[in-house]
This record gives sequence, C-alpha cells and structure tokens, in this order.
Amino acid sequence: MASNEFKVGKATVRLVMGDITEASTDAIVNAANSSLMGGGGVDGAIHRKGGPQILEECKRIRATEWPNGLPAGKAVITTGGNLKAKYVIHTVGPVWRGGNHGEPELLEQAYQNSLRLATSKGLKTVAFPSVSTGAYGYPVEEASLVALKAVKEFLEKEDKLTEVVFVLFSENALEAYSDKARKLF
Ligand code: AR6
Repeated sequence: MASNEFKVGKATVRLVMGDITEASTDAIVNAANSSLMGGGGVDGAIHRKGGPQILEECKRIRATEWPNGLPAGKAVITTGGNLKAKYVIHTVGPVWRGGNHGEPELLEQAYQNSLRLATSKGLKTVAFPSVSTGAYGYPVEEASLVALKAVKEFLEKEDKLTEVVFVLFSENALEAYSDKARKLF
C-alpha cells in the first residue's frame, strides 16, 4: 500500500490532501506575493480565516524591513491570528516563465528560507502548500520535485524539526508529490 509518510532523519514528511488553513502545525506557510498585502488562492484563504492581525503584522514588516516588497525566495513570519497554527510564514515563490529564469533556485530558496525561519523560532512542525503552482503557473510535476528535494536537504542537515506536512489542494497535486516522494525518500 502506498504510504504518504516518509522519514528523513528524525523528522517525518507527510503528504495530505486538504485545506492548509485547517492545519494544526506550529506554523503554516503562505504562498504570498511581494506586496505581502494578501491576494487570491491560499493567500486569500489564510488572511480570511486568520483575521486582520496577520495583515497588520505584514504592514509593519513592509514598513520596517521590506519597504519595496518581499523578493521571491525570501520568507517572513507573523502571528497565525485566529488560525490553529500559531504562526504564518509568508514566502514568495517565483512566477513560472518557462523554467530558465532561475525559477527552480528561487522555489528552493522559498522552502529553505521558510524552514530556516521556523527553526530559528524554535518551531517543531510546519505545513506547506504547493508554492507557485496556482496563480504563478509553476507546473506541479516540476515544483513537487524541487519542493521535496529542498525539504529533504534541509532535514538532513537540521534535526530540530519533527514534522513537515505538504497540504495539497487537489488529487492531482497529491499524486505528483507522492510520486516524487517515493522516488526521493
Ligand atoms: N490550502 C492548500 N492549498 C491551497 C489552498 C488552501 N486553502 N488554496 C489554494 N491552494 P496559489 P501561487 C493551492 O495561487 O501559485 C495569490 O494571489 C492551489 O491549488 O495560492 O504561489 C498570492 O497573493 C495551488 O496548488 O499561489 C500571489 O499573488 C497552490 O495552493 C499568488 O497567488 C498555490 O496556488 C501566488 O501564486
């Protein structure tokens, strides 16, 4: 039987289908845009359910740390507001422009910087959506491999996290991630 749980060092990587705003990990990751002011897709869902406190903190981050916006590949952290998760890590994935414009590197950085931020805050469990594969057009077959490789590489070097969950929004995405994970882990 196909398993959707994989061990990497001391940590477990889990692949599930669902809505990330329901996740009860310490942090959930938001596939944001550079403005950090909200948007559609998973970003819209997180701000709607998490409430205005998240946007307030995003505004503060823009005013103090990133006046010109958060570049692709970087990550910042705010409260989780009314969500079950205590924190939201906002990262910006690359817009897909054919694959030869640094997209894989930027996507890898988005995952790694999010994980780095989580460990620097002492968090143990983090949930990711499939960053960049909605409005930003990154093909899920390619993105799933980059995402899983980035997580694997991070967990091999860093043993503070206990669980990384990918919350996938469609059967198709879950299948793409499961397929790559079976080959990679
Ligand atoms: N839970 C889990 N995954 C979700 C959810 C959810 N509630 N809602 C959507 N997805 P997208 P991007 C999936 O477009 O491609 C926003 O407007 C979705 O099916 O949310 O990085 C931002 O403000 C897809 O597989 O993010 C930016 O402007 C994945 O999440 C822009 O979109 C990512 O889709 C970012 O685009």
